[in-house]
Amino acid sequence: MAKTKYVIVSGFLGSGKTTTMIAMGRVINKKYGKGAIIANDLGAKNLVDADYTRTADIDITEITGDCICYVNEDLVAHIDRLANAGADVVMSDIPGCGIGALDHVYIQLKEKYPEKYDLLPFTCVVDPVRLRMILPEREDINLPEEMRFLLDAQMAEADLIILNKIDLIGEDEIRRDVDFIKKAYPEIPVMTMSARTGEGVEEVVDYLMAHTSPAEHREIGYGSDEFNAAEEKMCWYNRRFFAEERDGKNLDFNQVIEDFIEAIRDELIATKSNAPHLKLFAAGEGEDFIKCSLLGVDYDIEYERTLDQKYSGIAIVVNARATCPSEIMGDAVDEAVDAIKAKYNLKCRIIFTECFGFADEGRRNGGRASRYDTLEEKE
Ligand SMILES: Nc1nc2c(ncn2[C@@H]2O[C@H](COP(=O)(O)OP(=O)(O)OP(=O)(O)O)[C@@H](O)[C@H]2O)c(=O)[nH]1
Ligand SMILES: [Mg+2]
Repeated sequence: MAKTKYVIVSGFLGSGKTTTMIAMGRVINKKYGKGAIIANDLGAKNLVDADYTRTADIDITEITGDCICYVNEDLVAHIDRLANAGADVVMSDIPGCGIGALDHVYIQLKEKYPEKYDLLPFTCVVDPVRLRMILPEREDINLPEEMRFLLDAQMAEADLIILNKIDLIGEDEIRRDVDFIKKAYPEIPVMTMSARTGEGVEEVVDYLMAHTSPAEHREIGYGSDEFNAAEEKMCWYNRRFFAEERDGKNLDFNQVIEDFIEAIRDELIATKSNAPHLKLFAAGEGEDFIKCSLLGVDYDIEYERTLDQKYSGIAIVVNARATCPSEIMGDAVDEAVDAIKAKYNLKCRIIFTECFGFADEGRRNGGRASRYDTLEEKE
């Protein structure tokens, strides 16, 4: 049996990993057999990326929990299931603040299953706006200082760096960014692309299909103090809720959702917080859906699609990756839900909520955590 080709797509929150995998999947389906995607994130199900990818006609499965880095057997089962269903190339992302998959996934797969998988170049997708954080001018884009370590380490870990979103910048900036990346990581090839317009995607896929990863350890500071400091800044928020007009009136939920996200933005600004990526998905009837992203409090909401039709009730999934304590993110969403309830005469049933910081008590150890304050006894 032919080996299954496997590729990891890494990159910072919102850099375009999911959009890239979908765009590459289309090229693979056209030229190289069949592509499939494993959407991967921390926490439980209810992922916007998975819901959205399902609308794109590409095979998709989800890995959730503690990140693919730590669930190798599970990962192998997922790859094999997709391969048995006909996939020739399986693409998988890692959570947008993650590093370490070269050691924890590629090298493990190479050692344990040398005959089974072709490991394509480990690919890091870079957003030119975020790159400005580590360019010589070290622009302040309202993200904690600690995030610079992750941007750098993600590129240092890769076998191929893709400067994505070139539709947003001019020729001069593209050239400057590529020069910077080449100088900073002289061993690593750099390509440019727009996952949104499709420019350059075929060239990237052709390159990937013609190369394999050496899959050898590189020192990038995984587990270092800087790494821990960056991870500690982040929190994850996932919620699915059903919003329903109390009198059964049909509403323009595009507007409701815009107000919902704007209310979250206001709360984050008021608490001097930020969410490098907040995504939302809601499906209507048939093919109708809305999918949007906010790449931080300073940006406009970006819509991949909006609803064609009005509804009296709809299930909304929101995922946010924020750089603030989890309770601030939790309160911000609760207040935004209250705001749309009042404005649009809604009742909202919360189906699922998950909100945690990396180091939050109660997250690991089966959720077991407690504390007894001995202050009173001391007094
Ligand atoms: N202009 C432009 N926008 C893009 C491009 N690629 C992705 N985006 C947009 O950037 C936002 C984030 O894209 P995603 O593909 O969700 O990013 P991601 O890296 O998967 O994000 P996380 O999974 O949250 O880390 C979305 O609004 C995309 O439409 C691109 O080439 N050009
Ligand atoms: Mg994604």
